[in-house]
Amino acid sequence: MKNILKTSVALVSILIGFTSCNNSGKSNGGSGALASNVAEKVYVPPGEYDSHYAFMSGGYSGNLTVYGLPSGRMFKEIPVFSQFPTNGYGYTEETTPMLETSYGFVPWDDSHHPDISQTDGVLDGRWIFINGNNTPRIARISLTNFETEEIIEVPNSAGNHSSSYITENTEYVVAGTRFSVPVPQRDMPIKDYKGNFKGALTFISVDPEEGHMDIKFQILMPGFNYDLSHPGRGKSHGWFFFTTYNTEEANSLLEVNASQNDKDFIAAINWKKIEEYVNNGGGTMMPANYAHNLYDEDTHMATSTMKKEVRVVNPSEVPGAIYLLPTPKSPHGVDVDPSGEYIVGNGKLSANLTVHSFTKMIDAIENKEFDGDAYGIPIIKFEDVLAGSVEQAGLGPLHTEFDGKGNGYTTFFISSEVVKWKLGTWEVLDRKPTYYSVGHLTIPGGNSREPFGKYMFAMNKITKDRYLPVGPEMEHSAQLYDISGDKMELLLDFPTHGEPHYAAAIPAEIIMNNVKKIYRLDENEHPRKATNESETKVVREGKNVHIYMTTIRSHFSPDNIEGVKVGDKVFFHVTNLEQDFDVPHGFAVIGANTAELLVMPGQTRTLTWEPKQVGVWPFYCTDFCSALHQEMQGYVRVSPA
Ligand code: CUK
Ligand code: CUA
Repeated sequence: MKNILKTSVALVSILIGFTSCNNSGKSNGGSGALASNVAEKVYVPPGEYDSHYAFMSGGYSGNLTVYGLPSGRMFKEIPVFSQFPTNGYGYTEETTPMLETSYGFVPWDDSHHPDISQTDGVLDGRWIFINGNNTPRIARISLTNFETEEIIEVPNSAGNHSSSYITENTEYVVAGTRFSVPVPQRDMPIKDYKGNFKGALTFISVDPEEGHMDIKFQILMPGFNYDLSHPGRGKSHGWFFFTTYNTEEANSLLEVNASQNDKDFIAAINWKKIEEYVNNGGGTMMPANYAHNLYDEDTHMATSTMKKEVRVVNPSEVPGAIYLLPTPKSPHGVDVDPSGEYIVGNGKLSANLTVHSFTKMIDAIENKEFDGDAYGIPIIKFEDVLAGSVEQAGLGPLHTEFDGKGNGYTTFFISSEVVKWKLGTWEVLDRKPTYYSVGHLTIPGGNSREPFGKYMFAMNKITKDRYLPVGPEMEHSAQLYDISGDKMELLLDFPTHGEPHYAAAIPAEIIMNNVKKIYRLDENEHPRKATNESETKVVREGKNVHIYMTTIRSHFSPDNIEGVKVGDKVFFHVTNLEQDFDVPHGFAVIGANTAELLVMPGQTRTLTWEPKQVGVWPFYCTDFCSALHQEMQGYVRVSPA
């Protein structure tokens, strides 16, 4: 009864947006509560490096931001799904194909979950993957050049939220679908949802050398909402787990419909078994349009290819590959511990944390003890899979990470806290408030087989009084905790950019020595490059005028351009001849209504300009590059058509 009461309070709290009792002042976050040596623990002296990188999703900014830990300093915003006028991403000839989709050019998205590539279950720092939630896509970003190298669209999906988590050798990056939809899409009554809408779970293979993604297969699941996912690891490697809600298959999620079922499911997918089925020719190719966009580092150009079909598998085709694990109460995150044994279901309308056992699940499967198969998929009995539960842990559990020392750390949105608990005994060891209403948390490597521990940071949904007010909306806040001792210790509070949902973090030494500092000019294969000033030229092709231009401290070549007419389309192909670390040049021309260029050393980038007026118009370098930066300028003469 007590639980039921608590749960209803939680539900009401969510529905009315009540955000815990912690946001009523500064009593528990002010510096007075902190130990005196906290400053030392986050202080990175001038000129020294942070010990960890943190990559935070940008949420509605569509991008990925890079921070240092423990300082909380933001180093970079990497454009992924959104146009970025700061450097021309999504505007230049070279990068616009990255944002092509089957819906056309889509220069925005909502990115939630970055995940770093792994080898043998350990973060290897080669790539980071992130999902586009709204127009379903998965991106791969290189962690040598910190650029988006590939984006693949996910067909038959809508609300690509349960992504982009990867298997322990980066065999697959896996995408889900928050919304089930008609597959294939068609005109039909919405009320006929039940039984007709499908949830496509997508397994995208990753080439181990180049990282190139390819959709291997999609599983067409019942019409639930697939919220989050996590790979098995170690003993459960070969399985993937997805949380679901709306297992009622309701077409409207107004309260009455949404929480009828006391338990929803974690769907357990034996992907190895389905992979084997597909490798033997199983599944069906179905028509589906989706874009596959690739950036080539040698040509510095992106290309977009439209794919026409995808392989789909129905659960009934591969008996014994898919099971449903009952899990209370609308589980949000599902997180697998480093050993692969425990599958934590974070029931967001619950006060308890439900933990399933992989071993018990396998036993139940072998004994064929099921609770029926209401959806054509065997449902394992709750008692047969339950490992234990962390009782009265808090209100509204969302996400769990691990420290590799036998402890789980779970965020509770409604009670606005992080709770540390022990795997196996399920006892609560510590709890610390967050400011306020925490979503995800991250421990470096905390969702891999070998967490690096040391730090944990909480990403909070509401900021309110934490910083100087800057109007009705504040940047989101993050809090960094030291988790090396028995108790968590709050170290730092720092603002984040966009809305970070999840972050991936990794010790700096795994990445920093491989980071590219220039692009080699002698390897530049851009079709319109000019690798020395003697190759610069102005070429007219009908109405198109191509200007092969170079930059070097501190001039453009050519810097006086004539022969352009109103009605022409002018392409400034700017090659940066510099071969020194951190010497980009910029390019901007008056009236260009899109973006500027920032051109990295050795790179070629193209800005398109359609002059509307006769005249002599200036262009200049936008990046302060030398004492003669202000001399870095030129003119283009525009004559009548
Ligand atoms: S998340 Cu996407 S709604 Cu809990 Cu992973 Cu924030
Ligand atoms: Cu080049 Cu400023």
